[in-house]
Amino acid sequence: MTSTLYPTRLPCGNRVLDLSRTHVMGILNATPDSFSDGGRYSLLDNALRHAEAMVAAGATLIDIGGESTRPGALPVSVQQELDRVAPLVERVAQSLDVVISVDTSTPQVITDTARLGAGLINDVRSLRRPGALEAAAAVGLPVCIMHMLGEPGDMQDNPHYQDLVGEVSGFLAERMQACEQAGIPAERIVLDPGFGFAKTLEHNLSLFKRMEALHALGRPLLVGVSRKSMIGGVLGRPVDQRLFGGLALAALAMTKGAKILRVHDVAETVDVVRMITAVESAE
Ligand code: YH5
Repeated sequence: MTSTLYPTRLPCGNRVLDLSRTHVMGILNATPDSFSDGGRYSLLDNALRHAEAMVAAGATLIDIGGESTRPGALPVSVQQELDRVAPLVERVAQSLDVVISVDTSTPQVITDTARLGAGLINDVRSLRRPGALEAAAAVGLPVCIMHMLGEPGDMQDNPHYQDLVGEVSGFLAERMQACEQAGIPAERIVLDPGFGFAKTLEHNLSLFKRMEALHALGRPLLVGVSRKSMIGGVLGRPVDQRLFGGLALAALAMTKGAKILRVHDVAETVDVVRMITAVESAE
């Protein structure tokens, strides 16, 4: 059984996460391409039904994002991002018993979604946009900060490291310090190695193998590898055939002490978590 160096209670707005357990975070994309079904239901209805299904399958967090971080994706305006994310946050908060994580780098989105019921701010840019640290500090919610070099648009242009784990760890330590200076105490921080962000396949595999080194930072780890190219790279499979590879990585991340698994395939991942928990809880 892995022990933790931090308090296991993480208050997330009106809910509390018990970090002595491993949690499954379901991914809910609020980008227009994600929920087209020929117009029988509105985009909002489809997204809500998807959220409902993920909660029924055992997700204790839902990560709602309105910006695509794919290299080459078009930038979204603040208003566009708000229009995509805010109604979903509001409706999920009203209807489901789940912590709402908002995948955003935008100060206005942080502020507005917190008011609508968000419980966690998940920023792949680690609150480096002007005003983001201040907005996150003001709303008082926990934040997930993630390792990435550069911006999503250029992050895969020949990423290079002398000491991969040392640099990822150093980056996260520096962002933790920036958070604390802005009034976000360490107790409110979740850390993420940032798989697939500014990393080659070899970087991703090596960082995954050595993930435990990040426990030295003293905060819970979130891992997001679901359907990502590191699975495709090893198995030679397209994105719709990466489930089993992703489940292998979810199991491995959990046994390496990750506390939040960010995934598309919630039901399958929850079975993995329950099975590992049963064995680890045995006499
Ligand atoms: C993450 O790791 N990732 S968005 C490419 C894929 C599949 C999935 C081609 N937001 C993370 O999910 N937030 C994203 O296959 C995240 N950690 C945190 N905290 C990218 C994504 C994806 C990209």
